[in-house]
Amino acid sequence: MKRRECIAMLLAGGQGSRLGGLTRNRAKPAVSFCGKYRIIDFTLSNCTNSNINTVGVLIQYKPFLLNSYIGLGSAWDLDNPFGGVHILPPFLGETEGSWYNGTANAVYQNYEFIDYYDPEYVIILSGDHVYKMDYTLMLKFHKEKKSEITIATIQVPWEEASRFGILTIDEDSRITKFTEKPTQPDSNLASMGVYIFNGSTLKQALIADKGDYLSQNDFGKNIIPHQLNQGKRVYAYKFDGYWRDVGTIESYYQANMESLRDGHFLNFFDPKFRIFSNEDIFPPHFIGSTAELENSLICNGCIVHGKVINSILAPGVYVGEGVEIRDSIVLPYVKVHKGSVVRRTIIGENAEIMSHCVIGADGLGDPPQDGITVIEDNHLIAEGTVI
Ligand code: ADQ
Ligand code: ADP
Repeated sequence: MKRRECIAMLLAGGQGSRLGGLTRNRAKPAVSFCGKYRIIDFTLSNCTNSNINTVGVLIQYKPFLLNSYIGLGSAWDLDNPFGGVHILPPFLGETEGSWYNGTANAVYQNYEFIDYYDPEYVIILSGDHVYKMDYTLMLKFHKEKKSEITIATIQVPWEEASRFGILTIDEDSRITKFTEKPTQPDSNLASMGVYIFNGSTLKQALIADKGDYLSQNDFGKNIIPHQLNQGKRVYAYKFDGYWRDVGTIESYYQANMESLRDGHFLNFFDPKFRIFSNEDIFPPHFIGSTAELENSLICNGCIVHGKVINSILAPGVYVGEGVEIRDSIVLPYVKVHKGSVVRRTIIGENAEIMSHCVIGADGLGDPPQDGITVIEDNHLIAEGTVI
């Protein structure tokens, strides 16, 4: 049997309730991002770009669309004869079958998959992060430090620190303290939820956690603090690139909008680190003679007759005459009809806005400064509606 040096377990099952109407029908990793992509594209492309060609995708919540999107993995060059990408549903065998509890339980229930490849290292990833990262550099660090568990970390703004796992390190980058989502953070060095484990350490940790009936079976809440208490060598790898957890409407909106800025960090044009995507086949976009476009991403299959400013149009979007879309994110297959005005709004997939609606603009002049309006997937907004 061949052996893999490092395989990835990609957590893609969380409900993503904080994304509201965008995750009513689909798991968060399958939500559209920056027009052409889906959130999971970034993590899968990172694997491809880091030569990690065996990936288990742990699914749970509303998996159908995610499942069909990943398909055989060919879009990310992950359709290998040995390894490749595998969807792992939340059950193990007849006796152990149960719905996943926490993230660690999801991995535990699929240990069979890990054992099959008998890897020296396992990298645990999240399907709802937007970033470009070469995991081989983190693995090199892990080996150099003779670490048993390495956590990728990044400095986050202090005011956001309580939504992350927060850690303290010594001068050798060894982690001395880890607190999952502290109410009063004493550091702003955050866990990115990306972990490299020695294969044997992971197995042992998951078995111990399974036997602890008080545990919520979560990496951040249970496994990491417990392993630290056991005196394990746990190190922090500092990542200095662009990274966003797009788990809330605000962070999702901001990260999309940041991609419209000149020279922004994700750089979709870098031929050495490409982001792959399994986009449907569309005809070229069509820009009509009455259209006005400014600082926007317009994807394939769009038909635009109106005005689009500081916005993202995902594939297959229709924008009628006299429409004005500003500071908004329009997801695939949306139709916005004649004379409607849309500002600071995320329009969910396949929604349709009939003529002369005013969305996200207080119905009058300027939109509320921080408010972001969300139209759910598949919704039909009747003619003349003001939201
Ligand atoms: P959170 O993002 O809050 O914090 P969590 O909600 O557990 O952690 O989700 C992690 C990932 O696992 C998500 O992609 C989610 O969709 C997925 N997931 C959750 N439950 C799952 C299940 N049962 N089966 C499969 N997939 C599941 C974590 C860490 C923090 C860290 C942040 C960084 O706990 O310490 O700071 O990530 O974003
Ligand atoms: P929702 O809140 O939309 O029902 P859930 O994440 O609770 O989302 O569940 C998604 C689907 O999975 C639902 O159809 C639910 O009935 C089903 N489900 C929930 N728990 C289990 C379980 N333990 N075993 C099998 N199916 C489950």
